[in-house]
Amino acid sequence: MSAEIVTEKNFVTVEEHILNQQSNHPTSTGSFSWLLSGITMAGRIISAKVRRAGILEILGEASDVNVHGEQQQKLDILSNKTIEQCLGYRGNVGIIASEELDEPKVIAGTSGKYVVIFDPLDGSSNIDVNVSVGTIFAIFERESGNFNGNDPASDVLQIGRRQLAAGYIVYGSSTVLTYTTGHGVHMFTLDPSVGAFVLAQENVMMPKSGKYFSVNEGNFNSFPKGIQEYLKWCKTEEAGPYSARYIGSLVADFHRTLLRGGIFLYPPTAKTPQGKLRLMYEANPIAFLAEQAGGLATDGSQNILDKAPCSLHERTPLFVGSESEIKRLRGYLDEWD
Ligand code: AHM
Ligand code: MG
Repeated sequence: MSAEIVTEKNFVTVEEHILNQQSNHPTSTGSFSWLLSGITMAGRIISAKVRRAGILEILGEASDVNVHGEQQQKLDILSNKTIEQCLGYRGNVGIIASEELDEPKVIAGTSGKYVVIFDPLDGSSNIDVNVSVGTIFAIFERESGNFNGNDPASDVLQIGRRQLAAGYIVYGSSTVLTYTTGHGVHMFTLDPSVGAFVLAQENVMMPKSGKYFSVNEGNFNSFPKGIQEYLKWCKTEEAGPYSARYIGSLVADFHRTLLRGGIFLYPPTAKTPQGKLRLMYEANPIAFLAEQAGGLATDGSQNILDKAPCSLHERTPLFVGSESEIKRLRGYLDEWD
């Protein structure tokens, strides 16, 4: 009797993938892989909660308001706590900072060298209506050598280009995790029957162009003139015209832009003159992924990854997408603004 040889595609889990990537680094100790596996574990737990939210009675608003004055959802708080718990005991995470925490938190009893900044559940307005939401994360190494953690600000407020890794998990029709450590962008689908994120696509590249624009056009009248003119062009016959696609969850809108190409825009508006999205845990990780996939991300005048942050919760305009779409947009901004 001869044994059957399995020649079909092998399953690779995200943890194996991260380990393989790290083993290519001569100085790797495995510590960074251990940290990332804390995030993948949190992703599995949050995914299970999101999928059963209606049954577990965790839909709807909590009684608290976050630092931005926004009503927190029960799932926001639960997701934040899940990530804190999954990272807290890893030993190598020194500081965590999140959309749902007023200030960065130093993890007691560790001299961990990593800083993890995250939006635990982005797109919360979509939770109660069964539309995709996501988790976004960015990882830095502590800069100051201040491992006693008296003032975590300088460790947290680093430019996006110093990110060691970034990624997101989108809880959509399936749960997909996408990450980069600066060596390409890799995508994994959660197999809920076994609880593993299985490799779906390695070295994902964003199409160089794409006829989709993704923006909340309800704010059109208060967009800068250059943005208005660009959006008008997208609707002309000369342009195609482009198709509009807007979910209202950054993670889901970016996920589609990454795979299909096009452009996502959150410009300054009358209500949010600095833009709505947050630099440290929304724009930075998305920009790192976009660049690694061959795309671009700008605030309109500067590359997102070069912006020097002043505070954990600062906002920024964000334009991210295919290289040629961002370049065209910049042309409009140069001409009109
Ligand atoms: P949140 O972090 O409070 O969920 O807000 C961020 C979300 C993004 O996911 C999305 O791109 C944007 O807000 C949508 O805003 P708007 O409803 O103004 O279009
Ligand atoms: Mg958010």
